[in-house]
Amino acid sequence: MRGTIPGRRAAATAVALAASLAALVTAAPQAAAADGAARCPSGKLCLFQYSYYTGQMKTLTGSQSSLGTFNDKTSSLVNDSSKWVVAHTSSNFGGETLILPPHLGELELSGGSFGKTWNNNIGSVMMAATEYEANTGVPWLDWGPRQKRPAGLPAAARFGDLNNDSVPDGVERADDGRLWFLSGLADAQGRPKARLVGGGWNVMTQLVRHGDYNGGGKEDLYARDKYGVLWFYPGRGDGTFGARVRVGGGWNTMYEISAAGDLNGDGRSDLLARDKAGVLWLYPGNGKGAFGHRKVSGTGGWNAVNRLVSPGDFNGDGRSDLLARDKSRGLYLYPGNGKGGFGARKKLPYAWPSDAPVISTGDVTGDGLSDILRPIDGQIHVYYGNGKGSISGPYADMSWDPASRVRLF
Ligand SMILES: [Ca+2]
Ligand SMILES: [Ca+2]
Ligand SMILES: [Ca+2]
Ligand SMILES: [Ca+2]
Repeated sequence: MRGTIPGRRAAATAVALAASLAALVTAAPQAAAADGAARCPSGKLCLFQYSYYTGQMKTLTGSQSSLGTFNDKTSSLVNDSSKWVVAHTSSNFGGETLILPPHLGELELSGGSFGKTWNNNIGSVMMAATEYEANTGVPWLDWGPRQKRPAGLPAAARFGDLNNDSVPDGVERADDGRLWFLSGLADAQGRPKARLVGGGWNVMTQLVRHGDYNGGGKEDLYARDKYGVLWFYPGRGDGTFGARVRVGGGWNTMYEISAAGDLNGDGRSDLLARDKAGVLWLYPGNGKGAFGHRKVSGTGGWNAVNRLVSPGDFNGDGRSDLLARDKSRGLYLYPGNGKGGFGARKKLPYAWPSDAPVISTGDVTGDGLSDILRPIDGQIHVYYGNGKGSISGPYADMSWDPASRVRLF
């Protein structure tokens, strides 16, 4: 039975399992065939027919709901993969579960009560990107108790909500390339809800969103692939996306892209892109998911910046603004002038290390004012926007998947 264990307890359980497994591994007799386990290719999970890594070997790189001829025929294994492995006593991920951490190494399954359950009794194997997913099958994001955003906010203050329930949500790309929609709210069992958008997103080098770009009233997504093509993914309003549309090529010249909302005051959401020469470009949205002729936005000096974040209207004048972090850990507000440019920048009161994510999904506190998020380990620290161009806090009352390899936006 898979436990319905909320995040933190799940992590503790997995760590305890890992510790007990480590004891099992070191207890293995030295009589093991010296070259048996070494047959397992680097980075793979290997199942062996007999004890101590002898007999036939089956190699896995991902989940398998049935092990075919290897069903109930595994007596030892090696996990050299970077994934969490969940062995099940039945096919289709049923029965009892044994959770093994990434790069566990060798595990002998025979002997004692442990062997009674597991020797020749593995029927399916799940390979998961994160510890929580190994425990519950999904990544997670928990906003905690959330106030809904007030009704009647201007469009610029309503972004970050893909499923239109007035609560912002997260999108996470796991290191296996799967994209997850995370509502940030818990289901009836107290587990944060996640929905798989799809796989293959590791080909993308930028993922950005900020409200509606095609007039459908639903939040959309832009993604740049490693070939430099920018794609538009129209939101369906439920955390998933319709058929993508090619915006154009050549976007690899851009160091960073940011979905900014309406910057030039025509009511249509726009895109900002900073090229590798340090020029910041405004791509005016055409209201259909694509863009008109670009123009230079703001003056030079953007080479000192290593992160652009679009928080919507951050100073309460109704115009979309921009946040930028420079290489000296300074986070600055660039107030939008409503004409596609920005006024004099203003430094915000907290230092932001260069390796720290700076995230905005708009207002997460329910006061209608846009906030900034910074994940630190298993918690998300909220820097409360004051609606006047500054922030206070931080306060950590949200948690998420602590795996360092995932990206939240
Ligand atoms: Ca939502
Ligand atoms: Ca616009
Ligand atoms: Ca503003
Ligand atoms: Ca807020």
